[in-house]
Amino acid sequence: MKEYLERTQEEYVDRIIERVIVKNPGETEFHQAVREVLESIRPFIEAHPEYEENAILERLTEPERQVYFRVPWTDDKGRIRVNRGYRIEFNSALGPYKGGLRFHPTVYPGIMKFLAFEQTFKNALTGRPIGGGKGGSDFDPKGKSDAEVMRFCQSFMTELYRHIGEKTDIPAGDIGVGAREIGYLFGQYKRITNKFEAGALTGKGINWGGSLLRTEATGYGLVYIVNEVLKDQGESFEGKKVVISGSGNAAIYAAQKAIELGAIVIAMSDSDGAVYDPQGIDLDTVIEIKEGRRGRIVEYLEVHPNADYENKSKNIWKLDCDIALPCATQNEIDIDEAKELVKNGVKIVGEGANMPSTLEAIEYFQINNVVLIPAKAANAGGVATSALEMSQNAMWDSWTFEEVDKKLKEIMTNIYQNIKITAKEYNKEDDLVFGANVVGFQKVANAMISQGLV
Ligand code: NDP
Ligand code: 2IT
Repeated sequence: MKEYLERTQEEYVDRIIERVIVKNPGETEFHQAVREVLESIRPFIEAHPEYEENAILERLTEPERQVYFRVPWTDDKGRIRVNRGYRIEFNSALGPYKGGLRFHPTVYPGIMKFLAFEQTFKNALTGRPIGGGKGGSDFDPKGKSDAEVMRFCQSFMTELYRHIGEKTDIPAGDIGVGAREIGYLFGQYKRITNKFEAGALTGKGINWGGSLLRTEATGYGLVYIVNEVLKDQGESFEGKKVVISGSGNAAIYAAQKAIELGAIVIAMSDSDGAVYDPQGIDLDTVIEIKEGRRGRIVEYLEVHPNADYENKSKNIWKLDCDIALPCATQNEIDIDEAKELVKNGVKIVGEGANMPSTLEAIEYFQINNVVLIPAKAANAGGVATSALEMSQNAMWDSWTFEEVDKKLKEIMTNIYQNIKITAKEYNKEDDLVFGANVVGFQKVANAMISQGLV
């Protein structure tokens, strides 16, 4: 293997990207996330030799700690099953590791590391004292009984508990991990540690340490930041046609807030397909199907037989719309979908999901003057409200819905202003990808330099 400590003629950024590829073979999502950040801030890094002198990029792309563990559990038939659990403690320069848990069959180290890497900069953007982490498992909660999910969560926590804590690492939800899973995880953590340590997990129930608005926060925060962009354009959500992929936590509450602000949400989806209802999606039906009975989006047609259904999720991007809010998963918008969206008149893309657009799609949006609000800014409302939940836990207090909502709005507005002003400072007006990456990077990198070689 090439000796990466040796300085070569290659640019610092290129050397680091190559190093990440060689050291993390096959982990393409992680390579992509690193490339997205480093390519965009290349001129900034070249203008600041202190980052290379302090080996900041080598350190920033290497997680501080990675935990991989066995999760044995028994299904309802009494058969023993084994999954793999992960917690990637990526960076603690700004605070304890913080980030969600994803339970999905596609989970592997490349996805865990991309999410934890992204989380580090996202958390920096919130202005709250939280470092970056992520975890999860290749366990698939779909089709499992509540009892099976509980046994899995208990086994998962029986290992995870020794790595987390309110001042160490604070997990929360992500794909496949919602209120039910956080409940089982918290119960087991409490039982093993003999402590009601509310600040060790976020997304808890309202009566046992949870924060009002945490459920809605990712989707609401996304709509708040898109609304800031609209205001800058002298526009509003009123009458705008919005397409939202996914129909989980992020998607549902983005739809709810967008509708409240006067938008027409014309389509939503899940991993099987997409529904299109030109009069506007009836969100109560979606909530009943998805949150009420863990059903499939196709069941929308049972209540609204005039709606259309496409049994390919990605076809959602073929619709005419003003605003696209990808809220399902990574790489759901590739160059073909980006071309369709641009052709059909999209003006703003707000990334609710993490890394929903490929690098080619991002570039295509930018050259076609579509405002792209990158995930680390656009979906930061979720983790920011998790940090508000931690503050309430530390004070043994709870705030009203209105108080938390006001703080969330302020945080989203600040993020937008910071990234917009920074982009402008470097003559990259409207390049919110650059702005978000520079603001996040600078905070983390400078804290790392101040804290010495750790
Ligand atoms: P949920 O599990 O609540 O919902 C996920 C939704 O996305 C479901 O509709 C699901 O469909 C769909 N989906 C998942 N995987 C795929 C796939 N491979 N292909 C197509 N559709 C898929 O998760 P969340 O809403 O919490 O998460 C959605 C996105 O938002 C993720 O990228 C997550 O990282 C991000 N996010 C979440 C935050 C949170 O606080 N929850 C905060 C910030 C970002 P199906 O039911 O068919 O699987
Ligand atoms: O991607 C994310 O920011 C989340 N899944 C939320 C993390 C959190 O700690 O609330």
